[in-house]
Amino acid sequence: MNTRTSFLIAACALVLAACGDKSPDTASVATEPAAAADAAPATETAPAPAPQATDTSASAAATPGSDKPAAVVTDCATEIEGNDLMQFNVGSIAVPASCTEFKITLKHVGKLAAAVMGHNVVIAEASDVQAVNTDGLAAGPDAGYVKPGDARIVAHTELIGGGQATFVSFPVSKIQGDGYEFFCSFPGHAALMKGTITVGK
Ligand SMILES: [Cu+2]
Repeated sequence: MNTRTSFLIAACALVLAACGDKSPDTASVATEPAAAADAAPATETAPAPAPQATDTSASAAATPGSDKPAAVVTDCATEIEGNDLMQFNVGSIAVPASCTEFKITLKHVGKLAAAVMGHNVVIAEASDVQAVNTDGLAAGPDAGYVKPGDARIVAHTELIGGGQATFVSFPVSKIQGDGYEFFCSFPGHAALMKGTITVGK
């Protein structure tokens, strides 16, 4: 009886929530799963909020690179790879808080030239990435698709082609907070070649 009561409460809550949307149809639809849920109480109420939670994490998972492994960090340095398929091999870089300087080595493991499949690593606040990228595009290939003197950029490597490697070192103190990303500013690449860079606690 207790479970049924809690279902009624849950159903009422759903009705109230749906009524808030001024949609009687949605309200009756919303109550049905709960009413039919005699068999599986605890789980049945969960699906209702679940879609929202999934949506939220889906847009957070728009955080690019989240499907890729974290970079291996050793001695305040890491090495990441870019390939001919417009991909980095890692989706995130966790910088140890004990580091004052951090070094990122970029290896282009593909064969294509920098002019057609160039890669670099640019670090900026996520909220600046699009603008930094747009200005990099305007700066053009001779500038390595990085606007000279762009103060929004924490650090960046040069643009390299297949078989090449490069690196950049930067003060860890330049990363203030969790909202930073690394990306490739070659035109169109940031859509796939992007990940998060955070400083550990
Ligand atoms: Cu690239």
